[in-house]
Amino acid sequence: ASAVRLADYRPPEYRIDTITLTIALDPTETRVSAEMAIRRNSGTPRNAPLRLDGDELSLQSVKVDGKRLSEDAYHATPDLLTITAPPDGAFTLTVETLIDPTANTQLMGLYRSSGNYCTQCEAEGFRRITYFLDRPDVLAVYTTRIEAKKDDAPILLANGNLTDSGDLPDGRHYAVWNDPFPKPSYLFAMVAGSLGVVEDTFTTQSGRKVDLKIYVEPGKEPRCAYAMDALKRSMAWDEEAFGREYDLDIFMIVAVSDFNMGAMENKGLNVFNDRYILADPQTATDQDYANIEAVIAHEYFHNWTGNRITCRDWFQLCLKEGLTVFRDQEFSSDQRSRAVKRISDVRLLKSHQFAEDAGPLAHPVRPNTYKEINNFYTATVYEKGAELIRMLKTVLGPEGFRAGMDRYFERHDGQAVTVEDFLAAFADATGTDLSQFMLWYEQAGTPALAVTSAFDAAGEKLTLTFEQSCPPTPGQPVKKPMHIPVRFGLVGPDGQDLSYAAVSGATVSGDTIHVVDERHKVTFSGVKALPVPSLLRGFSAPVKLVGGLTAADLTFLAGHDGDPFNRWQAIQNLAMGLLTEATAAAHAGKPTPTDDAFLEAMGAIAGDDGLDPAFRALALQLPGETDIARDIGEDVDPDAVATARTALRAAIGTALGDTFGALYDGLADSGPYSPDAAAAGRRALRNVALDYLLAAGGAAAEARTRDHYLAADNMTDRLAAMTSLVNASAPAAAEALADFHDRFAGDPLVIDKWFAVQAAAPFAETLSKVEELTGHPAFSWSNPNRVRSLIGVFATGNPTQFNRADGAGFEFVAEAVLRLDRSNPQVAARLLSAFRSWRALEPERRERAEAALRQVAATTPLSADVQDIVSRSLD
Ligand code: HT7
Ligand code: ZN
Repeated sequence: ASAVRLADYRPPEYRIDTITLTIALDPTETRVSAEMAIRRNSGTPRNAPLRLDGDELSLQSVKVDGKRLSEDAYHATPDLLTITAPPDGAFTLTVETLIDPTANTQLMGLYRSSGNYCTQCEAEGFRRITYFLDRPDVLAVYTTRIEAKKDDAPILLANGNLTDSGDLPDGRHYAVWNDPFPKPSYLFAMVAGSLGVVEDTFTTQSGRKVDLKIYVEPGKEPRCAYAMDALKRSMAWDEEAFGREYDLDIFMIVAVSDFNMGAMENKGLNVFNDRYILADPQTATDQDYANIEAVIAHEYFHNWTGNRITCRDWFQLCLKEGLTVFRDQEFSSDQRSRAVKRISDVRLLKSHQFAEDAGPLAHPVRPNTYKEINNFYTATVYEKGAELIRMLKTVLGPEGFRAGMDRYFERHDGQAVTVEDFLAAFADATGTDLSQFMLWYEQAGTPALAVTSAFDAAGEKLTLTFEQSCPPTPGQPVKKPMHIPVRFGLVGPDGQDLSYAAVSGATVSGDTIHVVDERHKVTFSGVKALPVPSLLRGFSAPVKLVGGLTAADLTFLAGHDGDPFNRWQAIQNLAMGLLTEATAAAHAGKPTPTDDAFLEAMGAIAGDDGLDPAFRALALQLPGETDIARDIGEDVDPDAVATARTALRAAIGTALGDTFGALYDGLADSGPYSPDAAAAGRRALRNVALDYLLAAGGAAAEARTRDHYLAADNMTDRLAAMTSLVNASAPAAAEALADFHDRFAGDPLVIDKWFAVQAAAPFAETLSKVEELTGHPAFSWSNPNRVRSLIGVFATGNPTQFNRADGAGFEFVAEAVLRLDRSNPQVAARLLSAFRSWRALEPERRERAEAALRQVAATTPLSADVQDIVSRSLD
């Protein structure tokens, strides 16, 4: 596939103002008639050919203003319909296509899931339904008439409001939906089938009553209560936090079991992967509940950031995704603990986005070229994109940020816009020059911010010197300095932030140092005592902060920093220092060191009942193996990393056994299960304590974990205990796995957890176990959730076994990619990106990873999706 470039953007030559779709559903021969009101755009020459996108379409007929076109007046292939010389004035084009939903294994366009019909059109799936100007800057009003056999599909849904429905001859029926809001084709959706429904209502701040409906597989209605509650809270929050009200009479969500991603924000008709809807205490973990809340909110918030104001082209994807992730993160922070949410989000950012930015798939938040847009739904666009919005808020302050958002909504409602338009709204509303800020969207890579500090006790002066740099990334060898907002405090000996009399040398506003130059010095005067600088509080910029603090400083901050995020970060930094040292020792076959001061710091957190249990649970968790590998950066030996981490966990478990025992006993929850954040935090801390006790070893800990598994009255505890037993290779692991399987056989989303635990087990036998599990009756290569739980978790959640020294892990995943590529290229390409850090491995593994990638690259045919990832990975 040839590359698409941002610089080549041209407005569409034609506009489509309305489209009336008639979809006569049939499992293998669905007939789609599309009647479109089309006009030439200003600047387009008269009678310029009209080129409509298609993908695997079979054209049945084409009419202009009701008259069938002669064959020389158009040209059709499955991928393109060209009307050679359309009328000069406005005209109606009617196109009839035939499609086969059952044969659609890509899950893009119209497909079948569990016998129902559903659609997925983002990014370029609408062209698999009918020929169209399938680009986000063509906004049309959609009317959708669906016809189907009543027995097969009693429920018929599309975007907007229901305007008509009724019976047809031969046991068929129809429904007509109209969406008055002009929208791009990627937001089109229709669903049909046998579905159960849960109903509720929401009254908006202006007093309009909105019907809320969640459709699921019949029988699963009781598992939708939390999703409905999360939806109502999201609707209220968007009114409160952003002044945004819902705009249609009805908001519908449909849960499907075959879905490429998490969910989709189609106007008025969100389609969800059922794992982000269905929950009850027996089958969903606390993390599942939190994810459901976040994804429901995310898709709902898209109604304004994405739907009412959409993207001009796919390069602007972060305009809707980064902004909407920021909005859902803020929502969850307000519903739960802000500090805990921030720590969880930054953990995710570092493990996914920093890893992406450090490898061959690095790209700017707003890319300037792509070959396959589906490969740009990345951690960089979503998670780093959200960080840029957070920084914008830090730079402008909460009022300036809200003023900019208000200006953006006022100015661009109903339009398809760019990142420049977005920033201009903030610049205009606040009178701020954001031209340097724009670099965050254009430059890939994670900037490093090196800091040194010097204290002049006699002169009561503290000088901080910052130096920023950004490593080369594909196509971008040299970077310009960026505007890095560093939130800070100067922590005095008593743990309180010290005041200062004056500041010189750099812009400091409130609690933020604005680093804008490559080398940046700031001097605080009137500083009465030697402080420990607490920098980048709340992770105020997505950078790597380097240096400046000793282990003693970090230990001090871990115990005293007033910013909970930086308390957590200080412990992580201490642990990372120890773990990288221990990894080098393990690689050299030497004993791994421990450190009493670190163990004491962990003990202080574990034993501090004044701290939020959820915070303690996070603070007690060591950096993951992949994070340690990224910190090491080159010649990584994943076995040595695992040895070092396992040894440190055992040392912590042994040293703090009494504390963890007391925590475990003290946190026993006697009341009925509730998914609220406080209760979830207590469970998280108790399960961390249990895991450390097991890491220390001994029959008593094993028996306790086994009992924990058996006594669990909720999935969080049951899964935590089973995972601990499996990872510790405890004798009770097999019994727990067998019990879990039997208890939840027939519930695919729970069996996914059973697959995942086994796929992540850090043992040499795991690969053959995973191979064997691909033959399990509950596994299916055609269901993305199953593939992600078994193969995806093996590739991304099992560093020692995916990166086996003999290369068998790489070969297995490469073969799985090739197999999946024949049916679902999007899922295949995403799995292949598990190789993104291959160049950081030690030479033997690096060679084997490269061989596996080359084997994929040499295969024909390959989808554009996999071709794109493999060629960038090898570049
Ligand atoms: N906007 C949605 C993205 C999405 C998607 C993209 C490509 C292929 C399938 C897809 N399913 C959903 C999801 C979101 O970010 O809200
Ligand atoms: Zn989104």
